[in-house]
Amino acid sequence: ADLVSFIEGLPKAELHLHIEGTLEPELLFALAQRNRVKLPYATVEELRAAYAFTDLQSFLDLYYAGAAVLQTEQDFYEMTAAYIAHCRADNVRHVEIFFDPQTHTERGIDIAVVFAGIARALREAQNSPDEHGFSSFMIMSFLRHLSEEDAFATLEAALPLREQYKDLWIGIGLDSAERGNPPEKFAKVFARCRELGFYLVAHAGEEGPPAYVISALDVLQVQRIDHGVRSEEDPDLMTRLSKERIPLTVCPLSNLKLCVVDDLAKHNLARLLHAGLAVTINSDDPAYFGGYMNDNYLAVAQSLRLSRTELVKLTRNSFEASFLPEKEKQRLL
Ligand code: ES4
Ligand code: ZN
Repeated sequence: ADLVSFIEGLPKAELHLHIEGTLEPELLFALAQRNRVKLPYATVEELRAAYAFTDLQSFLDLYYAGAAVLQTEQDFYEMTAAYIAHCRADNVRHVEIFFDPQTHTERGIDIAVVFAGIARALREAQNSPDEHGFSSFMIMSFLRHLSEEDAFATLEAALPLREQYKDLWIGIGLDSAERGNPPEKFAKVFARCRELGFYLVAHAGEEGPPAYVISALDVLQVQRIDHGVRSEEDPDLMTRLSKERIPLTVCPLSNLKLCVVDDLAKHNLARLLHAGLAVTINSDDPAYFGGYMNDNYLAVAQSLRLSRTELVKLTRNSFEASFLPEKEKQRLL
């Protein structure tokens, strides 16, 4: 089979996906119209043309502005349902999606609306009969450019919903502007989330230094590192990540679009894999970065000349690194 069909045929798990980053310009425009939100762009083409980023912050500015069209439970439902359709097309069997309540509560949207819309789409997908089933979890993420107090307030607002969403909401994440916002800033709130029994992850080592990966592990005590590509600058950290099989959720097209690398052929994903790290491939914010899961797999397979054995290894890593119960993992592996 050719490379494209080989990649299509591999069952995968996606572990690094911001649901707000799946909002395609077409749906963004439709929601803006429905909710009477004014956009500074006249057409879908004009908006898409603005997706030329120089770094993480230049992307975040547009991403937060775009999220302002999300107002009702139905809006969150439609966005999530559209993403699930891409999962089905890409043979993605399990997803653990990030959502950023603070992006919405700051605009006066009730946190219950955010949970309800996303969860309705995920449960519908879980219950709709297909050949092999589809499972999903939700990871509520704190925005690191805001204060720890703000994160605590978000946690307090969300906790009354925990029982209602206990089948889905299993983890806590940390995202947004990394530089100048080290993991330590969220030590107390992550300690609380740990006591509460949540799985923990954090973005670290995307734009930030290897020291942020180390403090995400030692201070926040996360089970996975989101991105983590700059870990390669610290040989001791590399040894630790390999020995402890701490997963990195790497996002190749994101790294290219945000200028973390200037050429996919120079991406360190293959080196990280060969060093024995539990590397996975993910799409991050596919509507903004030019591709969903299979686009990411294909891009690195070609740019880094990955073998089929390596591609299989990456998909197996994605199930291994997931928060699925052990027997579910075994079934999917
Ligand atoms: C993000 Cl690529 C990336 N990094 C940090 N925070 C984010 N939120 C959405 N995408
Ligand atoms: Zn991300």
